[in-house]
Amino acid sequence: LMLEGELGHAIIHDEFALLFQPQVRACDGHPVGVEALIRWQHPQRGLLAPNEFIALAEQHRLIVPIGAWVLREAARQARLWHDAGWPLTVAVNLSTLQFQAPDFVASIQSLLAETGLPAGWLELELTERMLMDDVPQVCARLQQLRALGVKLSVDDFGTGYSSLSHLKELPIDTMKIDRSFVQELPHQRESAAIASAIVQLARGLGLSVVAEGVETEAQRAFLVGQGCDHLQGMIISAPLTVPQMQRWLHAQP
Ligand code: G
Ligand code: G
Ligand code: MN
Ligand code: NA
Repeated sequence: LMLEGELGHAIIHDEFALLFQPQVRACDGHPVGVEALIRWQHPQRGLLAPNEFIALAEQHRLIVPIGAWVLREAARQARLWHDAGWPLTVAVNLSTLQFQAPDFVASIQSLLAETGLPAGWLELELTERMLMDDVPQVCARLQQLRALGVKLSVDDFGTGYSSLSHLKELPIDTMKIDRSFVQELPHQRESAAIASAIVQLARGLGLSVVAEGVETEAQRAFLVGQGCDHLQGMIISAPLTVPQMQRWLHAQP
């Protein structure tokens, strides 16, 4: 397909962009962070979402340079927000190939040095699949990242196949409740039970918990009632460009 060759040129042609979706403290709506979400501004096809090109990028190992671009851009932007008085954590989605690259930890270390971003303001989002792949090796890698001071979160929690005994060994900071559960809150009994159990599990393990895909007031109220720490989703804000994010921040009480 054409797209594959074009993907290889997209970085040098500066066709990728990041959107940032705000995350707020559940109890009072105070902004605490953003998740960086990649888009491809394709010269002919228009704005492409990750589901239209990330799998292809993974197949052709282009996800490694693309992911490096995302990390650099996200860290650079977070640093600018810090300097402007907005201490937001920036969460970045990782692909397996990126996380497994031999020089991944070193690349994060030099990224932090280059951008001057305090390590604690960078959060790396991993999937359950990435965590359970080769647990001793993954654990060692997470400990190296933890030693740098970066935060580690489990994305789409509840949809993968985490072993709880492994999970308890891993140096993780945050769980993100998958939006497939959040969407059915508060009335669908099974999803309510699962969301509530994930919050309790996170609490018990000493982790913070973020609900993603929060769209309605009833979902928000349920999650706040359960003791969920942070919220992300359309009820807070859609993913925003940098100028939109600036306006959104200024509009917060
Ligand atoms: O922004 P959107 O909802 O379309 O994102 C869809 C999916 O793409 C999400 O599951 C997200 O994890 C993934 N995604 C978004 N940005 C990135 C990125 O920079 N790198 C990787 N590997 N995945 C991303
Ligand atoms: O990494 P992850 O797959 O969780 O990425 C979050 C994705 O969810 C992004 O693609 C973003 O556009 C999407 N998203 C953000 N807020 C909402 C929401 O409130 N509802 C739904 N259905 N999707 C959302
Ligand atoms: Mn994510
Ligand atoms: Na997710």
